[in-house]
Amino acid sequence: FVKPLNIPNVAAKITRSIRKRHQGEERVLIIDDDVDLLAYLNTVLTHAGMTVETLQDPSHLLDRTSSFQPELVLLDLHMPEVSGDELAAMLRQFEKWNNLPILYLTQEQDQQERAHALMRGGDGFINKPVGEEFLIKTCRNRVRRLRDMQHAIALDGLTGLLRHANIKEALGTELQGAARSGNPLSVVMLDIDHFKHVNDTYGHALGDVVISTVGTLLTQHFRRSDRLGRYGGEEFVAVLPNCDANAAERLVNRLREAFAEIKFVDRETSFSCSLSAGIADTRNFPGLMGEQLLELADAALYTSKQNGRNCVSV
Ligand code: GH3
Ligand code: MG
Ligand code: MG
Ligand code: MG
Repeated sequence: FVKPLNIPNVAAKITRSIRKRHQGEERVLIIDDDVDLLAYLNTVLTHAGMTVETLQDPSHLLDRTSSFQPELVLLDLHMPEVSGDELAAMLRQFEKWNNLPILYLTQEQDQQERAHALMRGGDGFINKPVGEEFLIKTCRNRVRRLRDMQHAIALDGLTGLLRHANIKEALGTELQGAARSGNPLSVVMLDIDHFKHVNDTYGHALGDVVISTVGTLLTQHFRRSDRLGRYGGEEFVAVLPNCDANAAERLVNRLREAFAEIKFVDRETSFSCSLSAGIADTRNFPGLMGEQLLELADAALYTSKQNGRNCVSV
């Protein structure tokens, strides 16, 4: 009941960009007492573009897991000193490794043994002898799911944009990049005008639709390399690398106009909303930290509100 916005398309675009960012260099840790098997698994996965570490002596497992930060652990189920399921149980005692995928390497076919091993903390099995293609696909998929999940956790549920802490982190990262390259960077702060009135008049559910519509518009108007976040309730932050305040102002004005034209429908009536924005860039204020840039953008946003809203200030 909102003017056509191709939300599935935007979702696909976001998913594609997540995929791209998440490809390759999967970090896999393998523990097995069979040196020849270790060498084989290492060769296959390394050739497939993964970063592999192998361990013959399980007593180094905790150290190595801490230093290597694997995204997948392959554990031999039967070793002379200690069994794989004991190692899995040990790893699971640490909260930081609760979501770490663990697969057992085994010839074991006894269903009770296998069920027991799963209960101890492993997520599944790779049967020996290990086929090359099966191994690669299994490892790649496990890591991909983990990365997608980690990415999803960083996103706001209503808009699919970064959450408060994550957009601030992204700003810090992009600022370092901008300092290295000498390119400008702009920070945009946007806030929906009189949003309390929207909630009070049309209800919280429709208010949520308005918020998610702004999220969709942001992903449509900014570049894929721009970092977008829902900063607070009806407040958004965009970090634009390689973009000075003048270019950002033109862009944000187009977005502001597009938003003001959208008609939201509530039974027999319809209404439209507007938003105000403030922009700060590193050109005018070189050497500023993320926090200070955000304050400047917020001050500019305040100016826009003072000037009657539905406008952009630098
Ligand atoms: P201004 O033009 O000065 O920005 O006025 P405003 O009414 O937009 O500003 P104010 O900060 O007073 O109101 C923001 C409102 O946004 C208050 C809060 O209830 C509402 N809000 C915050 N988060 C959400 C949300 O997730 N969903 C909905 N529907 N409303 C939200
Ligand atoms: Mg063995
Ligand atoms: Mg507001
Ligand atoms: Mg606000």
